[in-house]
Amino acid sequence: MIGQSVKRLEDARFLTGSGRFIDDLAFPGELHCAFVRSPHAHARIVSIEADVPILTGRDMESDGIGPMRAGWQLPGMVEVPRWALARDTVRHVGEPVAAVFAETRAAAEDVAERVEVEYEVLPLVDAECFRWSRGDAAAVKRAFADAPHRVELELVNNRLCGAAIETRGMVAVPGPEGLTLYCATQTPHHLRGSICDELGLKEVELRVVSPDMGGGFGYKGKHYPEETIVAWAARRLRRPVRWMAGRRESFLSDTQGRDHRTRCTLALDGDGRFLALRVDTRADVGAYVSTFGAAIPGPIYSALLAGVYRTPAIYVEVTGVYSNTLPTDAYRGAGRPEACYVLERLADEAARQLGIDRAEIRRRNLISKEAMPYKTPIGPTYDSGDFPRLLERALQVADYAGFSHRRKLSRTLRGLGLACYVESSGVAPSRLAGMMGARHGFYESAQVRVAPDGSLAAYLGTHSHGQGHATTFAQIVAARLGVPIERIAVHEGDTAEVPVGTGTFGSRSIAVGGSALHAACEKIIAKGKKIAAHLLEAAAADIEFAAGVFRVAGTDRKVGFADVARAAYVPHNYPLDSLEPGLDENAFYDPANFAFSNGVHVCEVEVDPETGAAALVSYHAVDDVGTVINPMIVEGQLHGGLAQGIGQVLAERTVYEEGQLLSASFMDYALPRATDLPGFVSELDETQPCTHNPLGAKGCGESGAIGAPAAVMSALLDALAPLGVKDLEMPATPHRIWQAIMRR
Ligand code: MCN
Repeated sequence: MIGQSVKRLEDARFLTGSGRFIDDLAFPGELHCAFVRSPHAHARIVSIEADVPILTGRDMESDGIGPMRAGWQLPGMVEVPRWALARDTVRHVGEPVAAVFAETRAAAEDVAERVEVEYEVLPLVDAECFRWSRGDAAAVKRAFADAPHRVELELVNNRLCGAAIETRGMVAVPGPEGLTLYCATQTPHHLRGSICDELGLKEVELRVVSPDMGGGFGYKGKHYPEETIVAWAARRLRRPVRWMAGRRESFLSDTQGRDHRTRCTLALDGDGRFLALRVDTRADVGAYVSTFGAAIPGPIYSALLAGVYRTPAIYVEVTGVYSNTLPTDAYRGAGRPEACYVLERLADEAARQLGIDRAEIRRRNLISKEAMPYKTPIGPTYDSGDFPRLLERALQVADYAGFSHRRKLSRTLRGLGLACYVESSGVAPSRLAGMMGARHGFYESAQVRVAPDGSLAAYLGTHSHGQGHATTFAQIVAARLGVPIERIAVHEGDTAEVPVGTGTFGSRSIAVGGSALHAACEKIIAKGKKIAAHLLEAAAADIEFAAGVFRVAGTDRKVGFADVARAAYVPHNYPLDSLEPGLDENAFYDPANFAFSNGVHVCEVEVDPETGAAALVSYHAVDDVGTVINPMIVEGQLHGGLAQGIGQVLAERTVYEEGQLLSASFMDYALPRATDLPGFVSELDETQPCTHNPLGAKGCGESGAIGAPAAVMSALLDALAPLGVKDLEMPATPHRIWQAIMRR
């Protein structure tokens, strides 16, 4: 079962239209909510007038509703109070100012348009939110003083929008036992905690259900004002309240990703060996610090600035700044693509300036397999990985040696790019997260309930919104317990079924959730052995378990898993004096470390110098995601990540002018289309499993988005090098490429 490309068990349901998304749920007496949102980037609210009942921040205040708090509090961080409905001041376009309700969505939207808000416009703000540093500034200074070479770059990591097929939405349903919030979220348990804090509810009074969800990409794992407002309004109005974002409303209300400006300098010796790295990043957190808004540019990004390289001295300083824009938060990759982009742009630029081949300069600096576990000078310790092997393999599968020939044959400008990355998947050890300001724990929980007929249900705190958990988690149970996969059901996303959990983000579900599931299976086996020992009249220590059969070691006396299950629930012949009936086990897992997935991506582009249009002609990826549970699903995850990474480097750009969002529709915000993407060639290297989780698995959900921007930019700059172009900014749109050619 482990390592098999089992077809996705969930797809029959999705392909036959039997999925249950927020819009498929209906409750009697529903009210539709619409929001009056600020048209100004920064303003004081002078008055709000309406000819119908509405709810405002003042109503929330009189009900004692608390502020929304960031999920991570970095030392010295200044947190601007954030109220779900603005009280006096609005700080970004799209901020909710009032909520209105009607029997239909259209009627609610009409009412919202009739609400008159008077504002006093204020100047835009640019203020410091936090400063975060890592590494040894003095050591870096010393190394720079003696270094024969220095390479310096200024880089922009463009701001991105999430664009899931299903927009954010929710329905809050009040009932005699409490409130149920059906909400498309990646983190139902975190959301329950946040809303209870704000509304003053006990966690047992709020059930959060996240049903099927049409994509999340990180941004649906964060806590939003609409969630608090809808939950509060349903209790206040004693009716179910529904809100579903329109597409333009999504642009104006979903958190956005990236947005870094970085100055970075690499010191090298005469042979191109890295001596020291200094990185200064200005990260825009937007108008408020969102849930992971400080963690991503601070602890998460900075921790990966050693990358796959042996740089002895590193110092990074990140300044988080406020602006009158939507908050930034997780977007597939979340801090890791930014770190990879810095390092790979520097490696390429160093190769260019020192006249060393781009693969060769990497070869000279990669951390070797023998050096594992490798403690980086900025904190993390990588447990496993064979970076040099992956580089050589990627060069081989992409036919690096044959590139100059392909370039000669090309009638346009052809370039090859490469990028190496390492990522911190499997977020995260709670202990480390706590040291760095997290308010939550990062364990995962899993329960395995065996039914009397030996069929099984697994309950996890993670949430699948495209990742195929119903299949891969069933594979893990099937492999360990020897039960046919059709007899295993996987449940996620309901706090009534799974009392505590963390959720799906940071490519953590397999490494953390899968490990918790594995641990629960071990407990089932341990108890099953005791039951089997009784049935077989042997000592529990003599019972072996394999392939669904309990056997007395060295004999042919055996009993099957289903018979043990039946004995547990029909305990006629059962050691009731020493063992509880039932076969139902719960396990928690908190990882000792991140799981360091890594890989090398090589791609080729062709650029038309007349128009600046770039086409990706090939993309080869060799990735180490540790032990692979389902190669087909992993490949699909890699492809999705690559599409998003390629979108970032070639097309996607969020544009604000004077605080107004100019890219507020798909007419202005360019998502990559299938025709923009080449056929991906993906290879998985399983030789270096994760050493600290029982599956040996590392995450794969973000890998593509991490490697792709750097790899494609490397190829574009290589293609344009003969024309003397040395720099390009993401997204490298045809217009920007054409301008770079004209400016050279
Ligand atoms: N897997 C495996 N073997 C491995 C690693 C993973 O078989 N060695 C399988 C897992 O069992 C799981 C899938 O691959 O079915 C992804 O696992 P993992 O890497 O643990 O990532 P998560 O399930 O935690 O998903 C989160 C990740 C993130 S952070 C974003 S953002 C993202 C992504 O997944 N958003 C997605 N992939 C997405 N895919 C879809 N369709 N939609 C999104 O919103």
